[in-house]
Order: sequence, then structure tokens, then C-alpha cells
Amino acid sequence: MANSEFGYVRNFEQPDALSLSNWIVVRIDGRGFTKLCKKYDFAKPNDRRALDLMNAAASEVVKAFVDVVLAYGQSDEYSFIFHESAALFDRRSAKLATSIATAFTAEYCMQWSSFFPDQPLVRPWPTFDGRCVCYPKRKILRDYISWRQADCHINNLYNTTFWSMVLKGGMSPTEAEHALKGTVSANKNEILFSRFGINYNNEPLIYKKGTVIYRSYEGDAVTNGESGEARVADPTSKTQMEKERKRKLKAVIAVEHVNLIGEAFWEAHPYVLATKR
Ligand code: DGT
Ligand code: MG
Ligand code: MG
Ligand code: MG
Ligand code: MG
Repeated sequence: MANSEFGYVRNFEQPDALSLSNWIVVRIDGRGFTKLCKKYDFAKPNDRRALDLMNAAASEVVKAFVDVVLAYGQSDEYSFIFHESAALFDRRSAKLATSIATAFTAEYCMQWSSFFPDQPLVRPWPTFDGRCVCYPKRKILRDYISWRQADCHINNLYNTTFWSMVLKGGMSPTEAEHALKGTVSANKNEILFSRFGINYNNEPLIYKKGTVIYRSYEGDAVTNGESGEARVADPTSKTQMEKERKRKLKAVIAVEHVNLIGEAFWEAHPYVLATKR
């Protein structure tokens, strides 16, 4: 950039680099999706086409941003997790959040017609906001992921019961809301089973668990460090970095609907949140 007498205005910009050695979560969320779901007549409580579109858009974002180690999505939101050692955009918060949110928005709109062939997309286009949050420990990051998945479960159980009462039980939304006030999970499971013959356990996993996307290196040479902690190759040299980038590009993008709160997923895929030497 050429210097001019106006160059001093750059000094008004605020630095916004996120702290080193923190896991970065970029969470995007659909803007005004309550309205959008009505406009395009999304199935209640879950529209499979809409979730498939969210997952297709998120897969492309994960492919495009090789520093993303895992993404988790439910409803109109997706969390993209950058490794604690990620250096992309010098870890600038606004640049990370806007790049992910706009990449996701573009994918969502461009792929819309594949999932909703009978409903052309019209203005106002769907958009997604984005924010960055730092988590200084893997344990807290795990709790963040558990928080979003627990939210998915709680909302899905409530919504499944609520919409059964309205659509199958003939209650008004206000009546159903009243009837569900103060109920716990066991009550909702019981209502679903006794009144509507629905065993909540048999509901599709994509609705109950949401969706996790990660780079799968199954069968790849990921070794365990002394502490039993998974480790991956030293990414500091240029050739190593290039090798690492190529390895990531070759990885299979896995899309699954599984429990992330327990240990099983993390024990089966220790490299996902592995420490880099
Ligand atoms: P925001 O995020 O503050 O701009 O506002 P909203 O309206 O996007 O609200 P939010 O993000 O808290 O909640 C997501 C909304 O989208 C909520 O009203 C439920 C709705 N939604 C998400 N997925 C589905 C679906 O598959 N089917 C239906 N019918 N609604 C859905
Ligand atoms: Mg919201
Ligand atoms: Mg929203
Ligand atoms: Mg939301
Ligand atoms: Mg530029």
C-alpha cells in the first residue's frame, strides 16, 4: 500500500488477534431463521432437507479451511473448531468469523436448489452471523461441544413432544406449551410413548445428536506420545507444513451423528484434538 498523507487513519484500527494456545470456535447462526423456516415451510420440528443443506455447506467450509479440525452443527447453527496452534489470518477474530460466515452463507445459498428444488430462493437471502470464542483448555472445549449437543437433545425432545401434541394430538400451540410447562425429560418420553406411540430412542440420530464433521485419517500414521496423548508430525518447517496441508486435503471428510459427550468418539479418534509438537 502506497504511503499518503491519509495513511495515518490506519492507526484507528483495533488489533483483534486471539490469544495463542487457545482453541478457537467460530460459531455461525442463521439470521432470523424462525421466519425463514415459515417462509419455506420447513417440516416441524425437523426438516431433513434443511439439515442436509446445513451439513453440505459445512462440509465445504471444512474442506476449504484446512485448519478446522472439527465442526458440530444442529438447528441453524454450526461451530467450526480451529486447532489451538492455528495461525490462519494471524488469528484475527473478525477476519476468521467473517470469512467462515460468508463462506458458509455462499455455500448455503448456492446449494439451496439441490435440496429445495421446488422452492426457488428469493430475497432476503439467508445469511449467517459469526463469532469467535477462545477456549484455553481441551477440557473446556470438550465441554463447549457437550453444551451444544445437550442443547440439541433438550430442544429436540421438547420440539418432538410439542409438535406431536399439536400436529397429532390436536392441541393448540398454547395448550401444548402449557401442558409441557415444568415437565422433565421422563415426562416427555412418557407423553410421546403413551399418547403417540413414539419411542424417542428410535428417533433419527441426526435429530437427537446433531452432526459432527471431521477429517478422518483412519489407518494413517498417527502415533501416540509418551503421555498416551495423540500427537501429529511437527508442523513448523515449510516442507512439513506443505506435507501437512496435503495430508489434510487428502483426508476423508467424515459426517456423523454420534454422541460427543461421552469418551467413545474421542477415544476412537484421538488425532482430532491432538497436540502438535
Ligand atoms: P437469530 O438467530 O437471533 O437471528 O434468530 P432465529 O430466528 O434464527 O432463532 P434461533 O437461531 O435462536 O433459532 C433457530 C430457529 O430456527 C428456531 O425458531 C427453530 C428454527 N428451525 C431450525 N431448524 C428447523 C427445522 O428443521 N424445522 C423447523 N420447522 N424449524 C427449524
Ligand atoms: Mg439466536
Ligand atoms: Mg438463528
Ligand atoms: Mg440458532
Ligand atoms: Mg484485501
